[in-house]
Amino acid sequence: MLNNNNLPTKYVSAYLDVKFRVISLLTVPFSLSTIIVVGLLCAPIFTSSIVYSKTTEGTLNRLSDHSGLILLYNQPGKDWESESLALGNGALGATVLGGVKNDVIQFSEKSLWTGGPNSVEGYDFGLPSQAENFPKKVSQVQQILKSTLSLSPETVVKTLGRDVLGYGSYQSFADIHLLFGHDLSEVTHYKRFLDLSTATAKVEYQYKGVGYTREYFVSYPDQAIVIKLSSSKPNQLNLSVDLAVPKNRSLNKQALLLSSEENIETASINISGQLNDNALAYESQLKLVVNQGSLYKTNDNKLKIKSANSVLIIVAAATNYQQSYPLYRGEDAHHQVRKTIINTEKYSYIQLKQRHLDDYQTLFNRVSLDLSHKLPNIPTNELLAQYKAGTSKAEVNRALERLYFQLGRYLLIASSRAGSLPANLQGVWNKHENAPWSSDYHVNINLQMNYWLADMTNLSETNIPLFDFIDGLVEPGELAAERIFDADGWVMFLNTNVWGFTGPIAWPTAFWQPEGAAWMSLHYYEHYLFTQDDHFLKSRAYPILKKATEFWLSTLAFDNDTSQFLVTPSFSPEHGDFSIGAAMSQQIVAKLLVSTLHAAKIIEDQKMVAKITPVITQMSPGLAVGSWGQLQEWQQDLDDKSSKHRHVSQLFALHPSNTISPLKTPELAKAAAVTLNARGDGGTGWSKAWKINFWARLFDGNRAHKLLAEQLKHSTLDNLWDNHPPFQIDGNFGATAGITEMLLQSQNNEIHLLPALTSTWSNGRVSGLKARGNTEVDIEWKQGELVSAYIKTMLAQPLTLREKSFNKQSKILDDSGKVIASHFIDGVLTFSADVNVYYKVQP
Ligand code: FUC
Repeated sequence: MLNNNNLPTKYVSAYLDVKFRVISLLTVPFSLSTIIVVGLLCAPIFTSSIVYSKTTEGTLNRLSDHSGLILLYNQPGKDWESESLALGNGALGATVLGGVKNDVIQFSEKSLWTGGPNSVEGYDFGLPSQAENFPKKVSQVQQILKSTLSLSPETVVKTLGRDVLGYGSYQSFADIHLLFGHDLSEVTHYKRFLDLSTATAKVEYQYKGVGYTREYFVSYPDQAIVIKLSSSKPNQLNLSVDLAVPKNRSLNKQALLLSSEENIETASINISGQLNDNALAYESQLKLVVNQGSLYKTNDNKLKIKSANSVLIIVAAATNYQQSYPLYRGEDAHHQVRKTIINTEKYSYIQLKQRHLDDYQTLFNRVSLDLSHKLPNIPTNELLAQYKAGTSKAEVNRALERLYFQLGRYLLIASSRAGSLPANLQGVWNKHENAPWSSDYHVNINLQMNYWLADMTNLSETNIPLFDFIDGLVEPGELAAERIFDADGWVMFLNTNVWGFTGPIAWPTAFWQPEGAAWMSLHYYEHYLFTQDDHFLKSRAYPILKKATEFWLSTLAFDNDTSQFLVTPSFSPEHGDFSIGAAMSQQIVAKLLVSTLHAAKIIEDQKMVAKITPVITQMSPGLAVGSWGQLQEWQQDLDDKSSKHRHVSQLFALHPSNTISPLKTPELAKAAAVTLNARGDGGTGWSKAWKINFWARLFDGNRAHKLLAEQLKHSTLDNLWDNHPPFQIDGNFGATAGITEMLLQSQNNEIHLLPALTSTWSNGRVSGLKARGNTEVDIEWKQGELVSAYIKTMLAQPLTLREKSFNKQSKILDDSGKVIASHFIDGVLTFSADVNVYYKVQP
């Protein structure tokens, strides 16, 4: 997959066209396809039977269970934020509420943003001009901090804050209206659900003796929203179809009757225009294929369908955005939309669905989780309500937790695919013109959290949009380094948009976070650790790590009193005053230096090795333990025991970094626990999600589970979207990463099985998780004890395994059942692993 990392960042689907071009014809009649699909979907959806597959040797029982992964509702949704069912292919995100009178399917396309060049005169990417003389301002603040040691954010922002011009916001693209006019009071057997195993939503109900069915998915291979309407009796589909856009853009709209052949009529609604704000061009085409019945167009450019048997709706949408600094304009939107529609015409509905399933399930099915759960046949909102009230059985709670785990993986696949932008604060789903925080990319925790799960839950490919996006920030980020600090390398601050924004904003309590670039660069390094892809390290990870490091090498201040390198000015995310060397600043930069040094040694960049080595030895690690046993947030011991602030950034070294560990640094781990206990188990959605990860890293499974429960109880909406509030997707992703960390960790050159198993998950199995070192892991446990694990590595290497029950009798078997040589020493089992063998580990 890593070859795909070299995809052109150009925001078009050309790559997809080539990759997936298959000659096929629209031949399967809709009535037949409907029968097959309805048949498939009517299979019992709540069975939790486990399907085992066997290797050729017949020795391996890998868990491969994706049943019961359903979000179910027994009424149409009214509230977009808490009731939408989310579908997506990375670029397009559609939301299903399933109304019976009017089914409004709101959708977004990742690049439809206001702001940027063309939105205002002199859009500056957040970069000060030379005349503003920022390096001087930074040095003034540094000088003052030297004597005062602290400055309020309100004071600093007057000097270092900048008013933002043309930042923009992510936009809703359009609403698809399917006006049926059915009366809800006469509807029976209503069901609306999202099946995570097929990435398909469905609505079913009975109305006046007829069964109506709607099926929705968003295809990545074919880049389109696909909706299929059918009914249980012939000629019963009567509806009007419309596409409506928000008012903040120009609109050309045209309904067209395209063709009329025996039993099949086709038509389309085409919309196009430009955002008023920045003249970004958008276009969408909704194509209708109507089986039996008749099709009309109205004077106001809607389409009316009468007495049809089935209707296929295909929607393509694009903008002329291109992910390239400084202009951000590319291929004509019309051309892209036409290409997409013409491509879909090659396929029947069944073929489109199969192509979607093949693509999606290749990713999703890699990981299965069984928590000895039982999902009752009740709506998900009731399931959640019972979980909150504490009235459901433990096995039912586990079903919700398993569903929530897989939902994170589902949402990442739906909001982060190659060829588009990365998952933003709302993934890809947004109905607002002025979204909360613009639905942008915040880098003091949020964007990072979106991607913690990617490698570990075997979805490495979902990183591609992130790396393409971050690569695109390096050029303006180099200008930010130069203009703001007179420094080398690249830098970015708190937040960024799709327009290369890399400067500071003027929000006092958050704006200053130059560590953002270093933290994002570390994602490349982690990806390398997981995949061991040397080409990726050389061509993508190392260049960005090097530039991030160059920035810090030219800006770190040497403190003569302590003989240490310190970050100044430094601000612990959204908490306290400005100071010198806050814990998180030191920890991130230290981790960056160590990681770049490691990479430089592999690459054999001796010059860089020579530059970094002396700085590392004198770098303050940001790991001081304070007067009440806490891990200090600042160089001075200032921590307020009663603070419940949602950011606990001083624990970066515990997670996502690996400097603090109960095994390597027990005293620091103890201090981290003191800090976490003081902060408590509250916070916003993402804050709780991070705390799941922290407690998992401290090997406290019950506490990690408590945080998961807190998140489900207090920070989760009925559609299981994370609630900051408002809806913010990072918590979904962070919780899935946290659950994974409870089951498997690999941050310290060893594969640690069940490091933080909660007692509420006493029996279970997981398959397909990834450990660093390109190694896949399956684990089975009973009564809280490891039964066995399977380890398969894609790289011949010595492996070190840890699990609490390992002892001298523990064994490793190869996949012919032969015991192979292993050594047990200091609690770990080591052996030499060959490629592609499923090694069985017996405690
Ligand atoms: C960070 C957080 C906020 C919010 C925002 C989008 O600044 O501190 O809580 O998540 O990002």
